[in-house]
Amino acid sequence: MDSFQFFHGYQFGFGLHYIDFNNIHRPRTPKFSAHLYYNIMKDNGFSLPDDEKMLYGEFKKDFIWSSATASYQIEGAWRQGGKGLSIWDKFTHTPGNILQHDTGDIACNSYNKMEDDIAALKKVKVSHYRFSVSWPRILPDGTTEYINQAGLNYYKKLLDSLIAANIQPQVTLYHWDLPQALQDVGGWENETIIERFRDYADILFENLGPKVQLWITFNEPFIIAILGHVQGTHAPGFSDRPDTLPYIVSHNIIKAHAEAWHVYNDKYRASQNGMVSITVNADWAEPRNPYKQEDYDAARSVVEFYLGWYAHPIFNGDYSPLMKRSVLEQSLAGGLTKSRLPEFTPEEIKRINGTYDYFGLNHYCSVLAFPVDFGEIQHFEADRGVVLLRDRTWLESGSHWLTMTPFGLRRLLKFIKHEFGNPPIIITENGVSENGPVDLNDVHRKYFYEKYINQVLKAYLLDDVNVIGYTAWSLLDNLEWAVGYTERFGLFYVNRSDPDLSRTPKASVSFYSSIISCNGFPDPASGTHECWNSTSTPTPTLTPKPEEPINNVNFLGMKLSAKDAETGLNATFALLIIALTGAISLFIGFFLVKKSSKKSKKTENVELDKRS
Ligand code: PNW
Repeated sequence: MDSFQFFHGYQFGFGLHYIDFNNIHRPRTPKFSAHLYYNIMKDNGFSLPDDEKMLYGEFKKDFIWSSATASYQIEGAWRQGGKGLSIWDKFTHTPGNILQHDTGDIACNSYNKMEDDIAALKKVKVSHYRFSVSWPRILPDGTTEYINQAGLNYYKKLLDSLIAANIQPQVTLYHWDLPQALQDVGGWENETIIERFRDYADILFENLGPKVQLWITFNEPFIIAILGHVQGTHAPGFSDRPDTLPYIVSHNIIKAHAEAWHVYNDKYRASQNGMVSITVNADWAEPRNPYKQEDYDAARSVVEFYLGWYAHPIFNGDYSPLMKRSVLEQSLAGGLTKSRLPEFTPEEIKRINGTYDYFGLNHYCSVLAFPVDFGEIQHFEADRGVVLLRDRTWLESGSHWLTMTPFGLRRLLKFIKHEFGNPPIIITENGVSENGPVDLNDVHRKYFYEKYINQVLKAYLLDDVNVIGYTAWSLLDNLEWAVGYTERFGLFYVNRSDPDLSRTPKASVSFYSSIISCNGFPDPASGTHECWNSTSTPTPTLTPKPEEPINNVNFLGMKLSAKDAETGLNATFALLIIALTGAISLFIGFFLVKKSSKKSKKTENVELDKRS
C-alpha cells in the first residue's frame, strides 16, 4: 500500500492500494495494478487473453479462398509481346531507387511461365486467384489509339487456364504500373486520366469480362498517394508537394474508380453479372495510452486517413467530416484561406456514392497512435496529426513495417461493418515476409496465417461481419517494390539463382491448403478430420518446457543448470544492490553532514526534497 517514502514523504505512492492520507481513517482503495497482480497470482502466471484463444468453426459456404500477385511484381517480359513502358520500368531503371538495383524486367517470368503458376495454385487448392492486368501491356501508350492484341491474348489465355483448373479469377485493373506515356502528361495529377482509365476499364470488361466475375479497379490508392506522391519511395517518385499532391491524385483516383464502376454497371452488368469494387488498405490503430481520450482520437484519425479517405466517398458519400476538418484546420494554421483537400460537387458526390459491390480490404498490421501538433507545417502528416509506434512485444517479420498483430484484423473488420453499412467484405491481401537466408520451413508464416485467419473467423462467427473471402499475399516470392527481391512474401520460394526461376512450396502451402480444405478450423477435440493434411497441425498447443536437467550454462566459470545459474545471478544481483545501497547511504550521509555544516554557517533554509 502507499506509505511513507523517506525523503519523499507521501509524495509517491508505490502501493497496490491507494491510501487517502488526508482521511484520519486512512481508507484503502485497490488500484488497477492490484487487480492485475491478483489475476497473475490466481492464474499462477499469464493466461492466454480471450483475444488470442483459438476459435473452432467454419466460414460460410462458397467462401472465396484465394492467393494474389500483381503484374509488375511477377510478369517480367518488360519489352515482350508489344508491351509499352510503365512508370515502374522507369523507376526501377533509375539508379538509387531500388535496393540492390533490382528490376521487374524478368521478375518471376510469369508471362512465360503460366503453367508453373497454375500448378502452384492447384497445389494450394485455392478457389480463386487474384492477379492484375498491366495497363501498358494492353494499351502501350495508355490510350485506346492502339490496342495490343498480344497483351489481351495473354490474359485471355491465363483466364482460360484458370477456369480449366476450376480456379475463378479476381482481376485488378490497376496495381500501380501506369503507362509511362500517361505519366509524361501528368499521371494521376492530370484529371484527363479519369477518362483514360474509364476507356481502359471498358476494354477489359468487354474483352475479358465474359470470363471474370470479380473485378478490383484500384489496388491501395493510399499507397499510390503516399509512397508515390509524398514520400517518393514508389513510382513516380514525387516528394516535392506533400501538402497538395496526395489529395489531387486521390481525388482523381476516386473519380476514375467511380467511372469504371458506372461503365460496368451500365454496359456489362446485365450480361456478365460480376462484382466491381475498389481495394483499400489500412493498418488498425490502437491508442498508445489506453487511458487517454486524445490517443483514441488519434487512432481513429489513422484509420479514417487510411481507408476512410476512399471508402467514405464511395460507401457513404463525400470525404469524412473528420478528414475535411483536419485538412481545413491545418491549412488555416498555415495561413491559407481554404482547405487543401479538394471538394466534390453535389453531382460528383452522388455519382461516386454507391459505386461498390463489396468492400475490398488489404491488411497487414497494427500501430499505436498518439496526437502531435505539427504547428504550421503544410504536409499530409501534419494534416493527420499523429505519431505512430509499434509495441516492442509484437513479433517482427522480414519487413520493418510489418509486425504481427492478429487482433487488429478482427477490430478493423468490425470497424468497417459499422462505419460503411455492413457490406460484404473480401480480404484481398494479407500475408507476411521473411528476408535473409532461405528456409522452406516457414513457421512464422504458418503462425501468421493461423492467427490472422482465426481472427477473421471470429469476426464472422462472433461479430457477424459479412466476410466472404480471404486472399493470401502472395503466391510467389516476387519483386517487393522498393526493396526488390530482399523481402519474400511468397507461399512459394522462387529460386532466383536458377535461370528457370523454379518455384518450390514452403511449408505454409500445405498449412494454408488445409485451412482451405476444412473451410476453417476443425476442433481437434472432435477427432481427426479428413480435410486436415496430416503434415500440418491445426493447433500448436503450448506445452510448458520441462526443467532443463543438464548443466549447460556457464556462470562465473562454473557449469550450472539454467535454474541454478538464474539463482546465482539473482544472488549476485542482490549483493550488488546491497553494496550499492551502502555506498549511496555513505555518500548521502557525507553530503548531509557537509550540507548541515554549510547551512549552520550561512543559516540558509534548504529543503531536503529539492535535491532530488
Ligand atoms: C501491398 N507499407 O503494398 C501491395 O498491394 C503489394 O503489392 C505488396 O507486395 C504487399 O502489400 C506487401 O508489401 C504495400 O510500407 C506496400 O506499409 C508497402 C506498405 C504496405 C503495403
